[in-house]
Amino acid sequence: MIKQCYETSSKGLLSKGVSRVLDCAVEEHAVRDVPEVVDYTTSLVNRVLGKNTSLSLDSSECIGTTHTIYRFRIVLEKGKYIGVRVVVRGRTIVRVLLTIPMGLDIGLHYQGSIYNPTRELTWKQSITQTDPPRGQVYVDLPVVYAILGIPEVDLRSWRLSINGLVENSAVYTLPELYDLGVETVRTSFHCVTGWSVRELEFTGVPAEKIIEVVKPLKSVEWVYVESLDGYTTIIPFTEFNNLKSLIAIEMNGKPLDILHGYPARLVIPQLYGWKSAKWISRISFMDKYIDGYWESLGYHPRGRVDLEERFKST
Ligand SMILES: Nc1nc2c(c(=O)[nH]1)N[C@H]1C(S)=C(S)[C@@H](COP(=O)(O)O)O[C@H]1N2
Ligand SMILES: [Mo]
Repeated sequence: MIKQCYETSSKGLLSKGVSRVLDCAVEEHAVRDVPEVVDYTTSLVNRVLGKNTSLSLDSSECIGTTHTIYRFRIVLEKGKYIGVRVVVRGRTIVRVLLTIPMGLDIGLHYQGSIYNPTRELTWKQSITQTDPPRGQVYVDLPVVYAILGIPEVDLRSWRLSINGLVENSAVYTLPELYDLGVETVRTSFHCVTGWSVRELEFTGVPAEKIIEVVKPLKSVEWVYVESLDGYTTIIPFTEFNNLKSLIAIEMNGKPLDILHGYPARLVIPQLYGWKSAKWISRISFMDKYIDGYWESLGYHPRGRVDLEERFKST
């Protein structure tokens, strides 16, 4: 029933006590109702764990209009549980992820493979574009997310480092970012869960400006972003290097407020919102891919809104 399994992790999950994630793409399995989701997942998980366990439902949520996620837990030791996330597309189970807590000594039975993100990035025929984009609804105000909490920011010590495979690495204070020259873009913003907000105005340093200054090497394919709260994400270099990509320091004509990522956040409008990391502290240009926070939980390496790239598919 399993197509491919990868082990992964991310900094943010480590700080939440999860030491590793087993992400399994499964042979598409049709279900008629939720109890069938539970049955299927239980037998898959028990095979992987080599135990007879039962699942209890934590929560479930729709992601756009195409997907649903069911989150279960398996309690094995007091206070320690394995999280199970099931990604369902329509009425088809497509992925099952296990989050393994630190200090839980347990063997996993599966055939491992290596995740290859470039297979997900092939050129795709652009689908007829709608407004809002497919699977999205417009709301008036953005929902605020802080999956790892809202960090405390001290502007005296805050710096944005730009490094990795570049000719000139750089470190900026907030005034130094302003000095690089700022531009304003008006854009809609789309969260993978299905809400969009029209016409937000962001002011900041264009990604193109940063690229011009630090000069990434030819081998660069990925941009890895780290935040003060431990959040991370990864963006294909070609998407980062986009006219509308910004290191934003203002929103709607005012300095970013702490909820929206003060002192600086990324804004990559053509990608789902999780790629627009808030409270950023480091941007690294890399030749290799590694999962960020949501990517380690099955979300897409690129996340293009127009192609509805919500989850990984391999
Ligand atoms: N550091 C950090 N950045 C983050 C997140 C987060 O939880 N922590 N959530 C992401 C998600 S899923 C979305 S949709 C947007 C939401 O931006 P907002 O909170 O400004 O509305 O922020 C993204 N950046
Ligand atoms: Mo999001």
